[in-house]
Amino acid sequence: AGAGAMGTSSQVELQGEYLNKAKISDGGKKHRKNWTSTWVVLDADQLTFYKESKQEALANLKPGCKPDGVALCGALIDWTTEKSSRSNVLQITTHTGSEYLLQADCYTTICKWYDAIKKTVNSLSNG
Ligand code: I3S
Repeated sequence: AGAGAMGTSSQVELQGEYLNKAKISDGGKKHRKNWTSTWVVLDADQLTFYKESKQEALANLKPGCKPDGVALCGALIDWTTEKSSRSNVLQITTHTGSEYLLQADCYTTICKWYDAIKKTVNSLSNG
């Protein structure tokens, strides 16, 4: 599937790029920052991080293992210039107080993700 496909329920809203991801806190507890390149999939209510494209990742997943994901209901998304020296960094804070940074070298790419995630967060909070 290409980037920009729109859907409902568990259908994919956006995928198609690798982004740099760092989890900087877990439930309010600070994490050591560790940037990794990850294949990100946005669906109707969450972001999921895969090591490789979703199809490959699901095929390679060990039984009982779930890919790392972020529930977007009640989350906040904002640009940040303070949490990293990198350019084009957005921050997602979940309702449980976990913080994630996403970054891409291409501004257009990260803007596309910012807009799509923001739209998803808004649609979840508006019922
Ligand atoms: O916010 P920090 O601690 O300056 O983030 C940097 C560190 O995570 C660093 O790793 P070490 O903890 O091994 O020093 C990373 O290599 C840097 O990329 C982090 O800073 P940026 O500004 O790239 O987010």
